Amino acid sequence: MSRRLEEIKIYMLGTAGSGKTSFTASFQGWLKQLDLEVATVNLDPGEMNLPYDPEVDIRDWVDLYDVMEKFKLGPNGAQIACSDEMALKADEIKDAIDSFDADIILIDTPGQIELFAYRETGRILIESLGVDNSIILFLFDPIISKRANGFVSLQMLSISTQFIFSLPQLNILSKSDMFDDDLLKKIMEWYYTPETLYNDLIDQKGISKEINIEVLKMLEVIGMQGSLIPISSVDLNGMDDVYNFIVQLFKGGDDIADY
Ligand SMILES: Nc1nc2c(ncn2[C@@H]2O[C@H](COP(=O)(O)OP(=O)(O)O)[C@@H](O)[C@H]2O)c(=O)[nH]1
Ligand SMILES: [Mg+2]
Repeated sequence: MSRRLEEIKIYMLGTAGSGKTSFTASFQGWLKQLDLEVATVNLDPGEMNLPYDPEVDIRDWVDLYDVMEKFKLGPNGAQIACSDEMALKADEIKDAIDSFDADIILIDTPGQIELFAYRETGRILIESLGVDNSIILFLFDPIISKRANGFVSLQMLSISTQFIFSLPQLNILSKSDMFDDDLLKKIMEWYYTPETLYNDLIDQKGISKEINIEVLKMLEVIGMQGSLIPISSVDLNGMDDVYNFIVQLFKGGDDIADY
């Protein structure tokens, strides 16, 4: 006997190019194999090559290229104008999303994280859709993660989105197929055993040792929340780990597909 619970909303966040859109597409495909109803939402008004067919698409209301032409703006100014316009459309976007009867809604946010997280747009949209049953997946870009100070910067960015949204958040190491085993092992060690990160940061030349120590102390006090899960949208590695984490969080481990 099937019983549909309130849908789970999953927001993909991360720096530009971290893999949010690719993950949305591949995770949807993976979840559909479990016979789950999955709807996708594209919130990037400038996206040109979506690898999935969104049920709800911000471009139906706000299109980057129309805004550039209409207001004679460059791409950066137009992105900001689109982001503010998106906030004004929150109720309409919510109605469009509510019209789909889904188990899981994957929400792919704009390329540049600051447009969604640091302007009002993200908060307004998330509150409009309802904070219950919502989780942020924060994607760590491998190119940035492979250097110790880049990795620490992403840790701070991840903490800042937790600070802004106060939602459950899971950290994801994106594009894990691009790592060799040694680098992957080293990054996981940085995350779970901060002493190793400390040593690699101190070894770097040209960076103030004092700042490094203070930043690491701050990370230690705040503490990285939860796990870092490596995933790949190419070989689908880690999709099951992300799914199991979400099931555990919202359903106490009962498989969503069983409801
Ligand atoms: N090798 C590899 N490349 C990926 C993966 N996910 C995304 N990419 C590539 O990374 C680039 C940026 O990905 P995209 O999903 O558009 O990032 P977004 O800006 O965060 O939405 C694209 O060229 C993707 O093909 C992955 O898991 N493995
Ligand atoms: Mg994208």
